[in-house]
Amino acid sequence: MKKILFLTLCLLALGWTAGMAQNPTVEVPLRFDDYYTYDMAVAALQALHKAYPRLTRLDEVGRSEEGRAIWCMTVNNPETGEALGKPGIYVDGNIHGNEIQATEVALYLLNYLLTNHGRNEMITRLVDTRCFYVVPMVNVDGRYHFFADANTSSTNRGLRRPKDDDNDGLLDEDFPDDLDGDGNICMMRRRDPHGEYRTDPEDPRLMIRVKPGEKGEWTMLGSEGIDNDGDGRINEDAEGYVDPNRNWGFNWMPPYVQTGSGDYPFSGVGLKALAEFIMQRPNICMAWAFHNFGGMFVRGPSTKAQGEFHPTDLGVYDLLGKEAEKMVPGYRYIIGWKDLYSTYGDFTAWISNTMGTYAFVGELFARDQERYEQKPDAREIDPDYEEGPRFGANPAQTRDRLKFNDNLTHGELYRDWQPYDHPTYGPVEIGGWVKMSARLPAPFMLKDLVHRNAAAVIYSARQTPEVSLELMGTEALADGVHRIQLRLVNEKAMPSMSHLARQNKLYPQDMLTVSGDGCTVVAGGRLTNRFTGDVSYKEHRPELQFLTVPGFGTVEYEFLVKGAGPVTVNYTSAWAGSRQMTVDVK
Ligand SMILES: [Ca+2]
Ligand SMILES: [Ca+2]
Ligand SMILES: [Ca+2]
Ligand SMILES: [Ca+2]
Ligand SMILES: [Zn+2]
Repeated sequence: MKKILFLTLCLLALGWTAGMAQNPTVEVPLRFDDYYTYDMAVAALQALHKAYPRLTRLDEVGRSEEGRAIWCMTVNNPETGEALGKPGIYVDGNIHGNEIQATEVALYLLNYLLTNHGRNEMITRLVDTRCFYVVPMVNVDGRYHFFADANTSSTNRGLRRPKDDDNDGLLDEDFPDDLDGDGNICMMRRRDPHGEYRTDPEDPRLMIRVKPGEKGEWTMLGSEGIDNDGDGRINEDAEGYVDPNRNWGFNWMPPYVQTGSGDYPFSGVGLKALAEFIMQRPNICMAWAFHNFGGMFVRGPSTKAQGEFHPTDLGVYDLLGKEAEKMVPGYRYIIGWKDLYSTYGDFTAWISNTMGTYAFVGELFARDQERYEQKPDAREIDPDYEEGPRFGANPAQTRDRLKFNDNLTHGELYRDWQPYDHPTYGPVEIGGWVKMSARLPAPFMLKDLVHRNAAAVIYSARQTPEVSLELMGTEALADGVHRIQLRLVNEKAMPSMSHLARQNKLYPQDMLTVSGDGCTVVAGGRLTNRFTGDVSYKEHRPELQFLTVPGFGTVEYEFLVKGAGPVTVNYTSAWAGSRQMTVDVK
């Protein structure tokens, strides 16, 4: 009965907010002094598209499990060429439903690029020569429910694919419950002389773990909730759980190896649609996926077994990662499997290993930035922290956070303990940290976070390949044969194809072709020494050369052409676009 009432209320709430959501007011320029709900973020994208119709495209990538649209905004200036002919930078966020400020970073990037095009010289040039694909919300159901429902800062991460976590035949039947109706899932505690906690003598709102031999005062009963299905367990079967960042089709492992990977790769319908959308854009050479734990720029590989990247690719990662560290103080550039943990079927491993893309996970937010008092040890990663703020792990840190709550947010982040008569536990107290208290900057700190991280993306975009084609010279040889020497110069750090893509033959290399109606290419190959004139000739089809232009590098080619007339030189690259020139030989 309770369940039916609850469902009815939910449906009413859904219908009501859907009705409300038709026209949330969002104006350009966007604001970054608070968080957008799912509907407002969609309205923000629509507002940007309306304000900049020439520079933007808004595509529905696909639909989520609950039928919400996943949007991609493409920023490209059609006057300087089509999107696929330019280096592509892909940015997404909020693949974990609770990691909401990732969306704000993506929206800020869009807003910044668009409002500065035609105003700031560097951004104008960037927008005119590159193309951006931005998916601010991957887990759209997750973002919707994080705002609409009571949650902790760490719940509602997964996909809305019903799964029976406790094998009782019911699917997703026992979420945590907002018992006191304040919109948050807080903690429950009960007085207990045999408990593991006692009241913190320095701040009675907090608890600290008892030492061996000390008398206890409290038992922590976990998140706010009751036994919804009467099976004797509380909060045991919430949404999913499919982790949308473990469900991608590269190096995927079943749930007995890694929890949350789903029944098979791309079982998430929105993820599958997104993968197909990305694969249709082979110009994507750089990818950023934003999350919200700990202040880190994480590169692959995501498992040890994949080995280390080739020095060519490492050089690119190191440059981008080390510069990003300087742009976002407190963040660290690290390696996934080595400095964090191994992941199977995660997004960045998928995009780098199937598309050859350079990819970073941007883990937003560093706790030391919101600490009340800066301490050198604050930059250490606290393994308990990802699970949300717990009690007793580090009392000094917890006290600092409570002072931050008191003196900088004036009590917004913490609920004082209040009595509640629990159907299973009897007299308990509900209180503690609220939904927006952890993993997210307080709204007053949001703008700094989104700007700095968007700047890291912009820096990486500036390092995508920029290749020019130059004629080194022509020379008439005997018997109507001409020598044509050509040079390809890359001004930027990123090669025109990653070493990983080249080594694993993910797609054809760049091509340099020479052709003309009145002539035949009799020989052609790479000019290995421009001073001695050494050429490594290609045995077959000399008119077509396969190559990669290295980062901050050049490659040179020589062709011997018999005949006369205009000769067309054509360079094409999946990442660097295409270049053409005509050379007249007589
Ligand atoms: Ca169940
Ligand atoms: Ca479940
Ligand atoms: Ca239950
Ligand atoms: Ca159950
Ligand atoms: Zn995440």
